[in-house]
Amino acid sequence: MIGPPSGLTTQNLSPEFFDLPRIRRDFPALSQMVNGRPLVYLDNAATTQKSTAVIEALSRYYSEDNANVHRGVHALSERATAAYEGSREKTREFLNANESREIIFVRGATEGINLVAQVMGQRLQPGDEIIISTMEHHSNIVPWQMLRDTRGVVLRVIPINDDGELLLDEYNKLFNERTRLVSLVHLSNVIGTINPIREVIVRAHARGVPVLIDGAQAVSHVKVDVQALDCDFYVFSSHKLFGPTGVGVLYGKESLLESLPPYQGGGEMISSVSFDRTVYNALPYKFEAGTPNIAGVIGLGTAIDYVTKLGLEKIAAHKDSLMNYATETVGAVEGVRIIGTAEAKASVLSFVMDDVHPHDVGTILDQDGIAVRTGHHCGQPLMERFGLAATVRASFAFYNTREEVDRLVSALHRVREVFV
Ligand code: C6P
Repeated sequence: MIGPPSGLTTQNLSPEFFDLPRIRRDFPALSQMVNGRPLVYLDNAATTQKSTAVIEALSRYYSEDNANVHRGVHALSERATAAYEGSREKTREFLNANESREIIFVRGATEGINLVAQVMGQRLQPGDEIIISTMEHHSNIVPWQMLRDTRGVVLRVIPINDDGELLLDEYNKLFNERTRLVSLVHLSNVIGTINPIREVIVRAHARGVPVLIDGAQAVSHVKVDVQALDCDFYVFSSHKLFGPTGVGVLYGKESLLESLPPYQGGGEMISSVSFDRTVYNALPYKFEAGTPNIAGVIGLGTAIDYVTKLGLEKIAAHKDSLMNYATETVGAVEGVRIIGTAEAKASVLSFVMDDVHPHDVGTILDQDGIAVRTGHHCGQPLMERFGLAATVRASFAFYNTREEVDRLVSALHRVREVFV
């Protein structure tokens, strides 16, 4: 069973600290009817809903401050730049990075990983090795496979046990003198496993190997402190943290980012250009070619404010309590088998139902106004490890309630009536 990480439970969260009805009112999309029923949004691992504060931050930028950043001396450009750079500082604080120049804005977790793969890849030789794991999202598999195809890089994969936990003894055996990077997911989007990333990083560093952590699902659940973790890179997407789509963050240690070549060429990433020679800009701009997603970055800053004010410890306690309840009640529905039973698990409940295709489960749930994801969740190698093609996935955010879990369970009973 999943225990609260901080000793907090929903029972001891006083309503003024975690007032669910008030929190839900902050997210306008949650109060709609879908197929005649109040929406139950349990697809938060795919993307989270946006607060009015985030929506208004986007609208305010476009209606009052719309200008390019770092390029003008006029008032609008200065306001836009201040808000954009303000979000970088909020992100630095959120991750507890040492310097704001270690925060690179990208399009999402996917682009963050691709950026590292592309720029590190330029230095890799045939036979150099990268370690990933069985439970990676495709975005932490394919960029490395592309390096395999273009540069002859070798991929090593950490296996997992039947509960969906990394086999750390096997991990040790994957290192050799050609290992150049470990790239690992923090919290699995398919089975919810929280990986022991601190331990993974310590073991890699003992062998002089840097580590990239894919925090796409983790940032909305655990407090991430990149200095305490001592990770070399950390990536996440704004839209999974209640912020806008099209924005993500790559944290990188300053010394590493300094040593790497730029990603894309263009405006902003240069300090001077002539036809003979271009001098690249300082961090973080060296990795931010072109006009960025200014509104999106500002919206991310607002989302970080929201989550920080609510408190990640309290968010985790509430979600752990919901997960325990959902694991018990969904798991008790006849014919349901939960996939992924790691001891350290959060936010994501994947399951299959005897004799019913996950897609059919999802369709019946949608008729009841319940949004879940069905399919392989961009984790096909993990699905293969469990001998499955697809699962149903319910994923929780801080605005979800026990009543919504009850709605899910009743709908699953209806699925059985229809199909079995
Ligand atoms: N997972 C899901 O439904 P982007 O698409 O760049 O914002 O995030 C990619 C990504 C990377 N790593 C993990 C662990 C993820 O979960 C995701 C996105 C979504 O599970 C969409 S496929």
